[in-house]
Order: sequence, then C-alpha cells, then structure tokens
Amino acid sequence: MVHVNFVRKWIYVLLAFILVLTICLWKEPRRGFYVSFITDDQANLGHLRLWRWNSLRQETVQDETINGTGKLHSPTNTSHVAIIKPPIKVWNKDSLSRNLSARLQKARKNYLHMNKYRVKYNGPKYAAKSSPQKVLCQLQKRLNFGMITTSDGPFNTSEWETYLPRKNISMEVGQIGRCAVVSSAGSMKSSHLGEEIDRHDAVLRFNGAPTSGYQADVGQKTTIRLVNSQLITVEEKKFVTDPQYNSGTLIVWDPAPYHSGIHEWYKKPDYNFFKSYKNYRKRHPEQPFYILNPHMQWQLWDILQENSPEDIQPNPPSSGMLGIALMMNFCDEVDVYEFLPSKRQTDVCHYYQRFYDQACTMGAYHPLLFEKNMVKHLNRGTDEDIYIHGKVTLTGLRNVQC
Ligand code: NCC
Repeated sequence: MVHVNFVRKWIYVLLAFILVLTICLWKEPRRGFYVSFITDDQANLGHLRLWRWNSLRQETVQDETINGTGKLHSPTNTSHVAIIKPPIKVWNKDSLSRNLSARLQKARKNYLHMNKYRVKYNGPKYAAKSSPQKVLCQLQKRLNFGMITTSDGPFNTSEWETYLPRKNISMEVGQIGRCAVVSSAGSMKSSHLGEEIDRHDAVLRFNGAPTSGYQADVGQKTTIRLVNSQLITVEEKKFVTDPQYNSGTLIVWDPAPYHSGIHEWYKKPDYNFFKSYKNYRKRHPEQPFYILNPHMQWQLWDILQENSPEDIQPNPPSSGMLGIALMMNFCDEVDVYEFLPSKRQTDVCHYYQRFYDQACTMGAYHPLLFEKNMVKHLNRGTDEDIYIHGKVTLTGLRNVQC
C-alpha cells in the first residue's frame, strides 16, 4: 500500500513537471520581432493609414492613441473619437538577436565561435541603416548570379561537359514578369493562397516542399526549385528517384568556405553532392539542372552583414534568401509568401511536416533573423498584406536605377 502511494506521488510530481515545462516552452520569448500597425477600418480618422516601411511608425500610432484606453484620438481633429481593436503585428525590420529564445541566442553564439567557413569579413559593420534603394543597388551591383560552367576550373573536363547544361540560365529562364517565392513555413498551411500563387508567371519552391496534396495552400506550378546539397546527397531524401523533382528548372547550392576558390570547394564540398548530381543528370538529361556558383552565397552574406546592427551567423544565407535574390534577378516583381510570418505564424517548421522548431523561422545555423530584417526593409507592399497573406512584394533588380 505504501508502495502504491509512493508511485502515485511520483506520477503527480512528474505530471506537474511536464506541465511546467510545457508552459515554459510555450512562453519562449517572442517579443521584439513584431511591430504593431493598424488597419484602415481601425484608422477611420483620415490621416491614419496602413503602416508602410516608409510612412507611419509605431510612435505615430502611440502619439495618436490616448492613455491606452482603447479610444483613438486625433490631435488635429478632436471631434473624431473611434474605438480601435488592439493593434495587429508584423515583422520588425530592426529585430535583434537579444530577443531570441535563450536556446537560439546560444546557437548563434556557438556558430560565431565555431566559424566553420573561415569567414573574415572586412567590410563596413554596424553602419547606419542604408535606404531600401541603396540596399537594392548593393544587390544589383555586387551579386553575381552565375551558375557553374565548364569554364570554372575543375569543371573544365569533357566529362563535366556532358553533365552541365549548355544553355546559360538567363536564356533558359528568360526575363520574367511577376514571380512568386513560396517559403516552406508551417504558416503556409490553411493559407488558401494556392490560386494566387499559381497566377504568377513563375513560381520558385525549396528543397523537398511538395505541391501534391497541398495545392489549395501552396499552388501547383513549379518553375524553379532551389535545393541544398544536403537534400540531393542524403539517400533517405530520395532526390534521384522522387518524381516531384522532375519538373521545372533545378538549381543546387552547397555551402563553400568564405571566398574560397572553386578548386578548394570542389575538392571539399560541404556535402559531396556531385555523384547524385551526375546520377540525376543521367536519368533526366533534358531537365535543366544548374549548380549555383558558391561565390554568390557569400556576396549575399556580406550585404546582409553590412546592413545588420550586430554580427550575423558566419554561415551561408538560407535557401529562402538565396532564392529570393535569384528571383529578384530574373523577374520584374517578386511576391514572397510566408518568409515574414503572417497571422498564421507558428512554430511548426514546414507546412508538409508535423515538426515543431522555432529555429526554422528565426534561424540557428542560417542568419534568418537578419535576412528577414532585410526583406522587411525592402518590402514595397503593405503591412496588411504581410499580416493577412504573409506576402512581401520586392522590386526586380533590373528595374532599379542605381
Ligand atoms: O527548411 P527548408 O530550408 O527546406 O526551408 C526552405 C526555406 O523556407 C524558409 N522557411 C522555412 C521554414 C520556416 N518556418 N520559415 C522559413 O522562413 C527559409 O528561408 C528556408 O530556407 C535550407 O535553407 O536549405 C533549409 O533546408 C533544411 C533541409 O536541409 C531541407 O529541407 C532538406 O531536407 C534545413 N533543415 C535541416 O537541415 C534540418 C533548414 O535548416 C534550412
């Protein structure tokens, strides 16, 4: 009897512990990444508009809100008083790593300490924020969107000549009008964005993100799929045999050491993906499949670092950020979905898996936090679009006058 009571007591203690743990994890700090804005119906005083990156600021809303009573008061027109709903929130372009959960802060510090890719950054740091126009010019002038060709050192062999696509990627893809980039975030689920996404002239997806079974939320058109070298190398991912990869243009990228030559990277890629690349090319010789020149990832990383107020993880940008930059090069206008989380924001990592991890959205290995700050800074769309559709609209780089 004594024994049974003892066991029962321990079960209660264990249950209480699990409950406390669940509450703690649930409350992992989320503050600091989102800023408030008010919608048109909330702002029925005429001079209050939706927040745009270049117009209203949070302080403006506070100036015009009295005593936090929920009543909105216009200082220029005291006869109008309106009841407002609590402000709704979107990504804050000045988000800082100190607002990350302790686990993700630690991960960032560890990566800074580890410096696996031997990053030696000598460019400007922690400077005053450049204007969106200036950042667009940095992207236009400093990014080289080239793919590996047979003129790149170790690829200059008759064997590689049979594998690498002959057509330049710009010729293959052409100049595109409106493009969509679909992040793989869990918040794509239940978005009903599929039709809107498919109306774009071209759609870019990432890694193993499926369309089959998810068309209503993510659409079914795939013009370009950007995959990382891990996906194509690790056998369980079934890259070579899974038919979902057989349509559209494929581009693979692999993390290389910072500013290393192509020879050094070729001898020691992060994932030795060349074998599966060749296998895939043998099976699907007609499908355009390119290898991204590894210099581009670090050119982009330098721009991210230059425009960030603190040290960013010395690891390559995420596939998401690389894909956004690529589409800004190919297209006149780029709509990016759920890279900046909408009202559906969740810690579910992917829309196609039941796996929870805040790192997928906020970054651990990749400097995702700083990528999202930059994308928010460049957004030409409204905060309402971000909040409702998770949609950001970016200007194509060829339309930027520098
Ligand atoms: O998860 P992943 O990316 O395939 O997602 C593609 C891009 O979508 C954006 N994203 C994703 C989830 C989320 N909650 N929020 C987001 O904003 C990101 O921009 C992301 O890049 C990658 O970048 O290549 C990554 O790949 C996976 C994994 O290798 C592939 O899915 C293949 O299995 C990485 N995960 C792991 O290594 C475990 C992930 O860190 C980054």
